[in-house]
Amino acid sequence: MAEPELDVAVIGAGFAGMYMLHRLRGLGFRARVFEAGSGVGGTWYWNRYPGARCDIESVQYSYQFDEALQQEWVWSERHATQPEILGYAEHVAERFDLYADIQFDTRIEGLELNAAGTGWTLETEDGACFTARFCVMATGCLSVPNWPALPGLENFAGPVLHTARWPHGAQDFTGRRVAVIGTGSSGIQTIPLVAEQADRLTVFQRTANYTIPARNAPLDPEKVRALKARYKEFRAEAKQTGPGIHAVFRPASVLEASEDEVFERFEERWRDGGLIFMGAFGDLMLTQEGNDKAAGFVRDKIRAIVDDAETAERLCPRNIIGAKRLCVDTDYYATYNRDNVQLVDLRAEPIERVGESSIRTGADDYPADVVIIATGFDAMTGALTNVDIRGRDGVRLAELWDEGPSSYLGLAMNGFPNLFTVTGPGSPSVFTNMIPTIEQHVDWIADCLVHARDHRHGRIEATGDAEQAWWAHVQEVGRVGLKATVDSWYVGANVEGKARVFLPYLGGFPEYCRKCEEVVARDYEGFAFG
Ligand code: N01
Repeated sequence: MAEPELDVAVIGAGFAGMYMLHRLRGLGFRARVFEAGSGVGGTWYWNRYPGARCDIESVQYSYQFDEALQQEWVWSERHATQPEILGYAEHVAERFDLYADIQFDTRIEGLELNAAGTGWTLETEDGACFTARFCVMATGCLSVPNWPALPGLENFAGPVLHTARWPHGAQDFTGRRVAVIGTGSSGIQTIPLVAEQADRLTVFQRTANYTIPARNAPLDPEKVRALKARYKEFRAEAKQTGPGIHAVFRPASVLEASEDEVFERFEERWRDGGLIFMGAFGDLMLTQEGNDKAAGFVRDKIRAIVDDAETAERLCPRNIIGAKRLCVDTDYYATYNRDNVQLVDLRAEPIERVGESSIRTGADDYPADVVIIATGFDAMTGALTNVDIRGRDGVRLAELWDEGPSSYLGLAMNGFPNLFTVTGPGSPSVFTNMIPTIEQHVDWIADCLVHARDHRHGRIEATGDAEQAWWAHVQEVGRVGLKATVDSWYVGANVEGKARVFLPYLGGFPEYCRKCEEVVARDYEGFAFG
């Protein structure tokens, strides 16, 4: 059999693919990254809509593998903007000379395992082929856009912009009538900025969402200096928390606190801003009664901010707070006090048809020159099932996962030897600070590849038993508390026809890391080598 061209092929040049390449090269592997886009940055390359920012603080949402890098890079704001994060990704690519081994504008459409099960052929959309011993899918958790099935959308005369495929270059909405469909994190971030420009903005909301003020602000250089003086310790402390985020998570029970204390704690968190709102008490996601207290607090805030009582009620979510990903915003609710902004409740009046220059619901026809689609992603599995991955005996991953995915640690799948996933389904990923989690995955994969090389193993594969046991554990933990009780992308409910399965691992970052370390200590327990 011909020698494969590469030791390792990496798919995707986001934060996972970039760090994977850096590690592989340092270890002497012949590696190349294949990237569909024309630049690095992954999600931060594609999601260029106005208002796009990270909901994790910038000093935490960044690499830590290189002390000089984290000491030297200067973030300007508490929550970095998309352009700043993209600039950071580009800086890292230059600093570590990654561009030399990244092939841009190359979408991998197929992956086929060779007959011996010891390597893969990659097929690009242009019909080119590459061979590699190992493949690492660094394709991201939120990278395949979810397009709504809206009758007539194809006939809309003006631009239709998906937040996750935003065109390069600024879009000017001045004097235009804009429709936004979707009120998740993306919609909630972009709506206030579009409203400032547009002549009219109509927001089509299917489910109201909870959002907490971001309280974004320039970073205080003195505070950053103090943090950087102990960056390593700070990072280590963050990894001891469930989400891998440095913050105060109060263990106290909301059910045991007095009314005044409950109010004070929530008020404090609302003032501080950000996702950490849910850390006010330790049991907010455990009981309906406890959760109601947090949800009721936010609903009261909405009623206090939004002038029109009817609009305020429509904006008040009625479901569990924190079951869907909490949103963070700047002036989202206050935007509905503007004269040029209107909220349409799709539960009361579903969209019937998109016309050439309007959106018709059951109750009215709303004129529009531009439609912004903010309907999210085929999360966690979409980027894997969108590639035609054919494993042992020609089994297709997409077909195998028709009734839901399965994975060992979110890292590897039985039947697909020599294939790794960074932050795949069954990993804590989206419940954690993604960049440190990515680093942990990449380091684990790099160590595993060195182990295989040192022991002259040509094949590494998760065993069926280990995969089943881990997946059962992921499902069991996912059922704890209230998270799984709500339709969300965490359970695949946002994509029509997608199996309803709990996708990420809810057991927390420390527990997950402990399990990964234990697997290695037990000589790669759950993996078969050949
Ligand atoms: O997507 P979403 P997103 N007709 O799935 C609605 C991360 N992120 O892009 O709830 C009408 O959350 C849908 O309604 P419903 C973050 O992890 C982070 O906003 O399904 N509406 C919902 O309102 C986030 O969770 C950042 O009823 C339809 C919206 O579209 C994840 O990405 C920024 C519809 C989709 O919300 C996804 O966020 C942005 C239809 N057919 C994203 N289909 C930050 O770091 C769907 N909707 C801050």
